[in-house]
Amino acid sequence: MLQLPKFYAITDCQLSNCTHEEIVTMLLAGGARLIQLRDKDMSARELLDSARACLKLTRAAGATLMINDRVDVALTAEADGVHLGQEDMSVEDAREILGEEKIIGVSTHSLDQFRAALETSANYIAIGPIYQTKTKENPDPVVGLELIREARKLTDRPLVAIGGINHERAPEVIAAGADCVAAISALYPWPEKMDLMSKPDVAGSARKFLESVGEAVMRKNS
Ligand code: TZP
Ligand code: MG
Repeated sequence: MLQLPKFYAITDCQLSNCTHEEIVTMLLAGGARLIQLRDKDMSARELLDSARACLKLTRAAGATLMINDRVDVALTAEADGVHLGQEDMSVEDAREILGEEKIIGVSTHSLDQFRAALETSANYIAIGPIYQTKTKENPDPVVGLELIREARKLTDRPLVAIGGINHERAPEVIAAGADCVAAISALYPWPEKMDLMSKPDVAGSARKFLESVGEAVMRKNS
């Protein structure tokens, strides 16, 4: 079974005002070792260029780079895997294209969807939104920690929790049974006083997540 890092960082160029490469550089500096390239606006060509550039960085750091939505881009760039939503290609179709070695993750938003994902060869199953989120357009209803607890009873497969998670909430998410917490907006905190040079402290945010998740896992195992 796949051993997932406990923290999953997702890129967002709008929220950070940075390129994917800049974000990945900062995330790696902060210690993130599982990163997803997520961009709903780029063309396939732009995303492929970004994926190739980011893969150079993640490979050098021994980190894993997943591509959101686009199986074609993941295949062509030779990324580590793809993350699929309920409206993307099915896990089994993606598996046929990518092969057994690549990582395929799938998002679920209810117990029924989670049970269906268990019937597939998905290497991890994501559950969310755990809390309210502003990041996703038309988000599914909040599922809360309860869905993690229910899902945990059904499987040992890696569970990723997503949606409204920051480093302060991460410990209760781990305690509820998640193996890994994923985040977007909490990674891009802007300073209160901004000037033209301001950037969100992405490396610092990654460090905070890693620390809080590391402590939560130690508490769970003690
Ligand atoms: N899937 C479920 S919630 C979500 C996705 C992609 C958005 C998570 O973003 P944030 O900013 O960490 O709430
Ligand atoms: Mg998708």
